[in-house]
Amino acid sequence: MLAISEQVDEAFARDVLDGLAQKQPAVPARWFYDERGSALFDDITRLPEYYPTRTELAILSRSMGEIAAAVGTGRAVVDYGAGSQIKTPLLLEGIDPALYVPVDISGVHLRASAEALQQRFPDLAIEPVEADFAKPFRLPPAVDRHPVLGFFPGSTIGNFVPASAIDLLRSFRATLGVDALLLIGVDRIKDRSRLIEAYDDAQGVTAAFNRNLLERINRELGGTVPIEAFRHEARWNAMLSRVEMHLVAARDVTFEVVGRTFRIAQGGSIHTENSHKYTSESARLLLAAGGWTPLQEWTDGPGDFSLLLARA
Ligand code: AVI
Repeated sequence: MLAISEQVDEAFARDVLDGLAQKQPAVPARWFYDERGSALFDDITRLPEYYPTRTELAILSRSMGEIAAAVGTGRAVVDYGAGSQIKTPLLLEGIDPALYVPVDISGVHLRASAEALQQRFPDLAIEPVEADFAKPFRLPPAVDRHPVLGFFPGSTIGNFVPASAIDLLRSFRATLGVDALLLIGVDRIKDRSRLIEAYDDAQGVTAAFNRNLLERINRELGGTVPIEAFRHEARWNAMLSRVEMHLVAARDVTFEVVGRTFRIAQGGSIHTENSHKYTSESARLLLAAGGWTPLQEWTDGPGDFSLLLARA
């Protein structure tokens, strides 16, 4: 049997080889998050242009009284993505759960964040689960003793195309059970220029985050991608309501990955991420399509971001 890291490498190789062979070359966004990619993403969340993190946090803190009243105490909280360092403590303080279950694909990140939280909440039972939440997994048996709240902040749902987002919501429902609630963050459609700036910041942090994917391909898959030949581009795709990130070839490039040769002509791109944006109505429809009944929605003044509570 393969160790988990070898499985990941194989999956990475498969995704990259299949993705680069497509007519529009593409690599799934989940491969951004190696150690450097995760650190760069943390930097992105603090950028002046990147409004989602601070807006969601402001909604959470301003509306925590109402959220706590709607959710109640004593729940088992299943945190998809293993704990934002600020949002998770805010939620845990607000709703006083009986059990906290962070779920993350990275065991290292999972254990570090669970330990930090345990220090802050010494009486809270914490049962981390190392799993890819996009695939079916089992919750610890202790969850069965409590009503469940799934927590999926950050508008990560936007990184899934709608059909996959619906599958994911349905799988959350199957995992969390029939009496569960779900608290989910969704980024809203807004002025095109603000969306583009959020994904193409002046300091070039998002560009470094995007290009780090090529560095990872070279390092982990023996790639020969000429990184300097690719520039970062954020595009608003109005038809599909999403910001797309691309790496655009500034000249004709030829490179190898795991012994296979790829060519990208000047101006062609590797599509690396989709970040779908929703209206209040389309977000509720998405939840409903995923088997969740929307109950309440909290937003900031201008309506830049929504936090939705739904029941299974
Ligand atoms: C993780 N995810 C919700 C981020 C987003 O906004 O789509 C990832 C990101 N990509 C570039 N900037 C942030």
